[in-house]
Amino acid sequence: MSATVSSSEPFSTEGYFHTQRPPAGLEEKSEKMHAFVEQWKAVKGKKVVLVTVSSPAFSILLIVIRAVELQYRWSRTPGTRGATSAEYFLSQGYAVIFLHRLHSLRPFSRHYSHSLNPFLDLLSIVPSSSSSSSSIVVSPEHTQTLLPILKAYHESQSSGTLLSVEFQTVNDYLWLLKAVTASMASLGRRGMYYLAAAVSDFFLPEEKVAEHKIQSNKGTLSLEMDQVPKVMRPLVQEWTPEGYIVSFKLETDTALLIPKSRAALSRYGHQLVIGNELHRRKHEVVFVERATPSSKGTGDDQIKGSVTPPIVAGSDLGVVGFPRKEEYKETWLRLDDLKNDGHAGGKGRDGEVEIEEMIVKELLNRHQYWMDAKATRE
Ligand code: PAZ
Repeated sequence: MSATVSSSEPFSTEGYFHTQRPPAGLEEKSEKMHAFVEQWKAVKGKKVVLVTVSSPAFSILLIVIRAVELQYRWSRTPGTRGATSAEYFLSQGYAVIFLHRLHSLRPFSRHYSHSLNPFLDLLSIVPSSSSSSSSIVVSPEHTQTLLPILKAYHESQSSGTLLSVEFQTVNDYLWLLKAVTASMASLGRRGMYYLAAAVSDFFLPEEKVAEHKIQSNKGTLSLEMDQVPKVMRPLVQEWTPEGYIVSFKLETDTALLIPKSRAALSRYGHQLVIGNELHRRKHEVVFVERATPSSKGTGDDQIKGSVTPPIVAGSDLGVVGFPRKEEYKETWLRLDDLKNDGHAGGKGRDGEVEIEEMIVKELLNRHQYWMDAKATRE
């Protein structure tokens, strides 16, 4: 297969939802998400965050016999960012809708992934005279680490503050995103959207998906893929005009992070882009947002981007209150800065600080400020 890009007409968002059928199970999942939002909407001041995780796939066969999963962006993301952030959002009192790719990492269980830390390695057998009454315990050296994770997991279960919903394909993802946003829009500014899923730019629309097994004896395989519609614009401007929306920008060239993040802000008119470079993503990220209330993008920034959040201690903004750039400001969050400041350690598996802890901490202030700005205007 060779990769070329031709200039065919891309799907509009409206065109997409008119031509691509909703996935099986959409109604049931949408109802669950709606009920969850309604439950927490009734609790005064409760904030709800949608966390999208990992990368949706697409298939080239209607019935998948041998899956060909194309990775033209980069290899599938495990979902660390989303799973880890969800834990921190829960610990900060948010109700979390965790919209994730099937088999991606999940909050709490992510600490014990098959490859890095298989849970069987935590266990020991306590023998007894009869093998049937032997019992299994967590080895003492693992108990201290597991205990807080297990407590937080049980807490999320008993309080019902975590709802996990899975998707597999780009089509599942887009329909679910639209459905959950329709429900969350009624939360107004209490809703945050933390869009960490890496959604591909291309997909195979339903009518191009082969019905029968593709025969390999016929030569090379050529695929013509269509562009995934840019749903960010309707999401920001129509589906949830009051939501606090955070998108991510992933690059392999650090020099592109800030210009591309600014371009996204200006194109869609949302509040914040978090830029991350592929190999440094666990160590540093950059927050890119508007610096001044007056700056405008092509979106309805007057509504969406019209508040400048407070600067949080430890951020790398330069002189407090004086953004470096005329229209945008950047805030780097770096784990190394924390270490240099003698930070005592965090809630990561081995007591390490995770970059997501820093990200969520920064977002709390911004989201609260976004909510307060509305209250002040009323
Ligand atoms: O799953 P992970 O933690 O390894 O990766 C997270 C990430 C890099 C996919 C995420 O932080 C991100 O940048 N998502 C958006 C990617 C994009 O569409 O540009």
